[in-house]
Parts: sequence; C-alpha cells; structure tokens
Amino acid sequence: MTETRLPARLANHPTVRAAHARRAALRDTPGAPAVVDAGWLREIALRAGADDVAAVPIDRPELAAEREHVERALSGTRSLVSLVVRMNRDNVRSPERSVANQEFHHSGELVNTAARRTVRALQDTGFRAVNPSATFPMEMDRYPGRIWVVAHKTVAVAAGLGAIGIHRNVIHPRFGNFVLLATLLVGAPVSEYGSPIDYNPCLECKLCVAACPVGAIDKDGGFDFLTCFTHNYREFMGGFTDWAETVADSTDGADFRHRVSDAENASMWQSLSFRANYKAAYCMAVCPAGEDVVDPYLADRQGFMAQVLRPLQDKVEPLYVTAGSPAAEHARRRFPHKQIRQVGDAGRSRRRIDPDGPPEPDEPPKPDER
Ligand code: B12
Ligand code: SF4
Repeated sequence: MTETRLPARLANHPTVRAAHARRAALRDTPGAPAVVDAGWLREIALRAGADDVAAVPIDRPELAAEREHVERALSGTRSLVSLVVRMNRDNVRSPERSVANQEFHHSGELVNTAARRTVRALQDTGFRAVNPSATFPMEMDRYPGRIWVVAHKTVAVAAGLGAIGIHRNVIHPRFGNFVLLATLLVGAPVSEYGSPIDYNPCLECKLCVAACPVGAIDKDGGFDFLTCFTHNYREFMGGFTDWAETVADSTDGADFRHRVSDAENASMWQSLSFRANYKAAYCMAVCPAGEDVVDPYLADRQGFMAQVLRPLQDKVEPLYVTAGSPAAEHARRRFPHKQIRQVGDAGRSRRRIDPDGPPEPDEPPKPDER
C-alpha cells in the first residue's frame, strides 16, 4: 500500500498511530494474507452457520452479467463466495402456510447471519467484504427493474454448489433444493475456487410442474415469472400495490369488503406486520432430488406423492391470477376446488417501462369476479 504523507497533526493522532502500528505488525507476520485461504474460509463459514460454501472468481464468463452490480456494492470485488443453508424439509412441505413461511424466514435469517459473521472474520483478517441481503430488503428504487444486488443462484451454480432444476431453483447434490443461498463479495482472491458440477441433480420427475397451482413451471424448464409473482408474491410489492389500489378504488367499507375478504385483509396485515408471506413454494416442497432427500421417493413413489404432493394439490386456498391469463385457465382446469381470485396485474408497472412487454389488459377485473 502506498503511504501518503500526512500532516503532523493527523500523523500524531492516537487512531492513526494505532493503525500504523497494526499495519506494521501485520507486515511482519509471516504469511500476512494477500489471498484468502479457502480452508480457513470454509471453516469460518461453517462455524458461522453455513452448511456448504465455495468461492468463484468474479471474472468467470458465467458471471459477466453480475459484474457491474457487484462492483456497485463493493468496488474492487475479486471473488464471490457462495453460502448454502439447509432448510427443514417437512416444514417447507407442510400445507399450513404459517409453518412453511416460518421456515423460510428463519432460514433466511440464518443464512444472513452466517454471511455477516463470515464477513466480520474477513474484515478482522484485513480483507474487504460485504454480504448483500440473501432475500429482502433489496434495492427498491430500481423496481420494477433488477432489485437484487447479486444473483445468488448464478453464483452458487458457478461455484459448484448445485445446478438449476426444472423449477429453476438450485438443487444441491446432497441437500436437494431445500437450501437458501447467500453471496459474499470479497476484495481479494481466494486460494481455491469451485467449478460447476458435471451433472444436474434434477431427476426430471416433473412433480414441481404438477404441484404449482398456477402453472408457472413448464415441463420443459420454462418459468413464467409473472404468474409466480402474481400468486406466490401476492403480499409482496406487486400484490400490495394492487391491494392498495383496491382500497383507493372502493366506494366505501362495504364495497371494499365485497372486493377483499376479511381473511385476505388479515393475511395482508400479517405480512405487513411480521414478514411478507409466500402463498406457495410448492415446487420446492415436492422436489425429491438430492442424496439426503431422495430415499422416500425411491422407496415408494406413489406413497411419496400421496404424502407430499397430494395434500398441497388438495388444499383449499385462494389462487391469485390475472383475468384471461394462462394461469387463470390452468387454475380453473386443474384445481377447480381452489378459490380463483382475479386480481390486478402485479407486473404492469414493469410493462409500462418495457416496450416489448405484453399490452395492458383491456379492462380491470370487475369486483364481482374477484
Ligand atoms: C427474482 C427472484 C425471484 C422471482 C423470479 C424467480 C426466478 N426464477 O428468478 C420470483 C418472485 C418469482 C421468485 C420466486 C421464488 N423464489 Co426467489 N429469488 C429471486 C432473486 C431475488 C433473484 C433471482 C435471480 O437470480 N434471477 C435471475 C436468474 C438467475 O434467474 P432465472 O431463473 O434464470 O431468470 C428468471 C428471472 O430473471 C425472472 N425475471 C425475468 N424478468 C424479471 C423481472 C423482474 C423485475 C424480476 C424480479 C424477475 C424477472 O424470470 C426469469 C425466468 O425464470 C433471488 C435472491 C437473489 N438475490 O439472488 C431469490 C431466490 C432465487 N429465490 C429463492 C426462493 C426460495 C424462491 C421461492 C421458493 C420463494 C417461495 N418461498 O415461494 C420462489 C420459487 C419460484 C421458482 N420456481 O423460481 C431462493 C432460491 C434458493 C434455491 N434453492 O435455489 C433465492 C436464491 C433466495 C435465497 N436467498 O435463497 N424469486
Ligand atoms: S421436482 Fe423433479 S423435475 Fe422438478 S426440479 Fe425437482 S427433481 Fe427436477
């Protein structure tokens, strides 16, 4: 590091003297780090709560789209470190939404904590590092554009911690898709990097396709972002805006209650007061892939479906779809016992700024269709 000449007043300040002393000591320590030791990093991350970890250099071709975003969060990023935290499978599989949501929220906290603790250890060893949020909060001033700082799935795949299944979640070779991910941005090289795995743990069983209540997952691996966003994220940004507009558009309390049920309002209150709750995640719940996960499926496939898939398919619940969408048709055909709720288009603000996006729907949904 090049030293700039400091004015005497600053050079004699106790903080500056202490910093100089510490730097000198570090210089004199044999093997003072210029490179993060991969073994040390792994141990720190596992002790911090991660279940698996691997690093990847920022100049890998598959990370090209991440570079400008990562650079904005930590200029001079050299390596990305992917952390994996396991979720408890039967919690994610439970048809009771409060059980699954609790698991997602708690695992989100664990992965954020593991990431933050690892960053603290890196900092204290002399490295620059940041841990962008694993889930929310994100950069909402960019909404409806890319609001996430770094794409954790892309990094995990590049680092060799799994591959993307038909449902577009990362499947870890051992833990299956029952994992949440975080990424550390580090301003130094790491001594050893991971590489993509040479097979896909996805079994192509298509249970995820059968489980999604709004047909967001195509059996060939296509994923309809807006369909998932409209239903699963009903109580997140897009659905909330639609809900607020419904409040504004209602003529009085009775009209509002006609449009939105008490249970839906209570659910929105819960999401706003505690944390936004997902409506599904059934694709993840039913996925049998992964060495630690697959046994019950292999032992009795019909039994697995009866125990895991069917309760989610049978659950009576509202399904949020836009009028005339393929999701509305899918829901009506496949899940006639569920309540179809036609809502405003959660993705419309994105379309307003996207000239290539589909046109606005001709008419907003009528109250009696909701
Ligand atoms: C955006 C996002 C979503 C979007 C889009 C999902 C997607 N397939 O990308 C929505 C809201 C639908 C979503 C849903 C879910 N998500 Co999400 N999500 C993210 C986020 C913020 C970025 C994803 C990403 O990298 N996309 C880019 C590329 C890599 O993804 P892609 O699949 O190739 O491309 C899709 C997107 O670009 C999307 N898209 C296209 N245009 C637009 C425009 C906008 C504005 C947005 C937001 C997205 C979008 O559609 C593409 C087609 O698939 C990450 C957190 C993070 N910071 O990384 C979590 C993350 C991917 N989500 C996660 C989870 C758990 C879920 C849910 C299970 C949540 C739940 N509990 O229900 C569902 C699963 C849905 C599914 N089958 O994918 C986990 C996945 C863990 C794993 N094992 O892979 C992550 C990594 C969060 C975490 N910290 O662990 N998610
Ligand atoms: S449910 Fe089956 S098809 Fe879908 S991602 Fe998992 S293993 Fe692949």
